[in-house]
Amino acid sequence: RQRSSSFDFSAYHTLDDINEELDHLASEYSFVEKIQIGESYEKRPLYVLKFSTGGSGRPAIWLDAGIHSREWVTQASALWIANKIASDYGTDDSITSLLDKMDLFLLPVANPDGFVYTHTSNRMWRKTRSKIPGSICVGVDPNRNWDAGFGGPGASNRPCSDSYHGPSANSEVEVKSVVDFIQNHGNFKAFLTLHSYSQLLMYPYGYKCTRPDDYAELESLGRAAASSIRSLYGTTFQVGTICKTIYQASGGSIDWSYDNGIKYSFAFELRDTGRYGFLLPANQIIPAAKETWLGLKRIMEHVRDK
Ligand code: ING
Ligand code: ZN
Repeated sequence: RQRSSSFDFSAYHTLDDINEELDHLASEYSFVEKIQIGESYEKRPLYVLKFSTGGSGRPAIWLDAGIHSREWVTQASALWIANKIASDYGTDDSITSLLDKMDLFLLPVANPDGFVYTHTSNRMWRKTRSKIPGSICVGVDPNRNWDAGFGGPGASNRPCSDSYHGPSANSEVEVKSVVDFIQNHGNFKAFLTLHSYSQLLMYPYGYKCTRPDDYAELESLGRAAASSIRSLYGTTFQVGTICKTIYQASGGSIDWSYDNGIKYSFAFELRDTGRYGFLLPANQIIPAAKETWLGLKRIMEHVRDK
């Protein structure tokens, strides 16, 4: 299908422009709906695109981006991927069969307060923008705030740290809103999250360095997804557990989802490997989104066919 107005997927955008594009996608496609799952600390709406072609209580896939606000290629890729899924339904067999069986929920800006702050004040801001009682420092690392090994190794108890875990698990409303949404839904089969940078595809655990029960299946699916990614431009993604691949990190989202019964829990670290890091040039957004989509699709097909 042709678009009636033009959002430039090859550029970085403000939160307002992104939210406008979510409305546009929802108005353009009958099977796409914009829903609000909560609001941020600074009272910005948390918007999710729901892709559903019918049925009730279908099994579902979760995908979020931008939980760390400075990882701009992730929010941008999420928008490209949303448009790809919407426009390919009905023509691409893989997407069509996926959405004929499962619903997909996509949260493109999981940390909107931080994202606005990266546009207005500090491009390298990672955390939320919540006020910490008794500290002059602001914000909690929202990927140390989930109720999975909370407060353990690889998280900081110092509010000024970029990996500060926060006063308690789910203290950040951005995290709690996703937790409540997923638990109320009750039928998520996959939990996928986009970070940058390092070109990694990781599965649990991060709060401990032992292998998950589903190690063999997750490792082989991860390798298959990495080879789909590589097939497009030769970009290599390392595959493994969080602890082994990057570092021990407690309170992360995919450890929470996995320990709460969502077997297919993966975290992607998109381009690059450090040349530009978080400041990935805009001309790499579409290539990064395209290759990442191939990896995501490989995982989604496996979940669909299980
Ligand atoms: N990396 C992730 C971080 O939160 C990660 C790595 C992923 C840790 C999943 C735990 C769970 O540190 C970046 N770049 O944010
Ligand atoms: Zn991150």
